[in-house]
Amino acid sequence: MNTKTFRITTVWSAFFATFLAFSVSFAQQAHAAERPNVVWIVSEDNSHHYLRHFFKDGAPAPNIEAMATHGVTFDHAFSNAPVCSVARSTLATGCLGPRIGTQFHRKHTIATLPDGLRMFSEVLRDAGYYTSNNSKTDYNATPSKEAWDESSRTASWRKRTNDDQPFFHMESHGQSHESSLHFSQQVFENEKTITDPASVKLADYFPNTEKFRYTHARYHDRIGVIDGIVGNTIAKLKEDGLLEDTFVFYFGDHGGVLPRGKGYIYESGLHVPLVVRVPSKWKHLVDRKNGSRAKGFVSFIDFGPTVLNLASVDVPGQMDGVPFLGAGISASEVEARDESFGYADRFDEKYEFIRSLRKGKYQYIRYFQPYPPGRPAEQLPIPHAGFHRMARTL
Ligand SMILES: [Ca+2]
Repeated sequence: MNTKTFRITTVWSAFFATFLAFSVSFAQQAHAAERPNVVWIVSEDNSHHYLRHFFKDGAPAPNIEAMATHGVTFDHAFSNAPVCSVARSTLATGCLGPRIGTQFHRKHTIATLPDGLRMFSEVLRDAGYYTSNNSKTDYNATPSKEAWDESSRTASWRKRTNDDQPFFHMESHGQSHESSLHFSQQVFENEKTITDPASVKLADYFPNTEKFRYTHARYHDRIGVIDGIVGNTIAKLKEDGLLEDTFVFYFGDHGGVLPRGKGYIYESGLHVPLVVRVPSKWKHLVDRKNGSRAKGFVSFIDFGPTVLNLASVDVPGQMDGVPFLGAGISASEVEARDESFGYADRFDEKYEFIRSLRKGKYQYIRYFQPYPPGRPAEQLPIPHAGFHRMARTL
């Protein structure tokens, strides 16, 4: 090949490469524009027991209740773990924590994800989605740099440069975090709660004291704050003309936050509120009527796969979860699901080694640790049995 021929060949090769890249990019964008957006609004540390929509003695949450009239309420939604980083690692990966080493809160070493396993937001990005996270990560595995277009306190779908690009946006809100109940004696004596402490219905295992009633009422007030945030995000989507093109999920990141909740593998630690607002344009992807209540069991391993399925993206085989919404998912099949797994290992200074299986109306809990937390085995009054089993009606 002489110099001139080489130059012409090179120019044409570059032209075709550019044309091909443009065509592929255009095809991706065009295809991507025909997919729904998804927004996750996540509140910290509240089990379903704190919302009237799920539990008769819970707090009112009119914005979340309004979402439900335009979508589906899941009465049996579970975090697989009762604490932040473990729950969020499960959400991000669609995998059971003990299988990939992300079950410790907190960890000495960040886990490395198994070869080929990627966080689902990265899989979405590859498929043409804009992905934003505002802003909590708290993963127990190292995320790839490709997991988010932006993860920050100002991340928003509004920052994408192409309005036709579909997006997945996740926002986490700490206003209901356990720290919201760390009040001083002065606050207790001088700040009235909106919720009347006398009106709070206490579970049998809670102390019926003035301070505890105040604490409980204060938490109902925090649910009101979360509800306002949910309303604001819905309003923003509406303002942007995107509401009827966007699935909106509201859920708690695990149970909490009064005693026997956060950190504990009981219903009060795992059972979370979940409402999905279904946009009119994509109603055909959901085999349910607006305002319906799903009874089938769904858990955090399923949430990422569900978003992928709504986006028409194949769920990677390494994920443990399965979709509960989207094309090919029938309501009757989801209603037949009646199992959810849970795990509680280290939670800060509290070390445990517990697994749970919720099966229908029963929960089975197995303690693999042969002594109570914080108490050496040699101090036990009787030889330990190795594990303790419990099953109870819920
Ligand atoms: Ca949390």
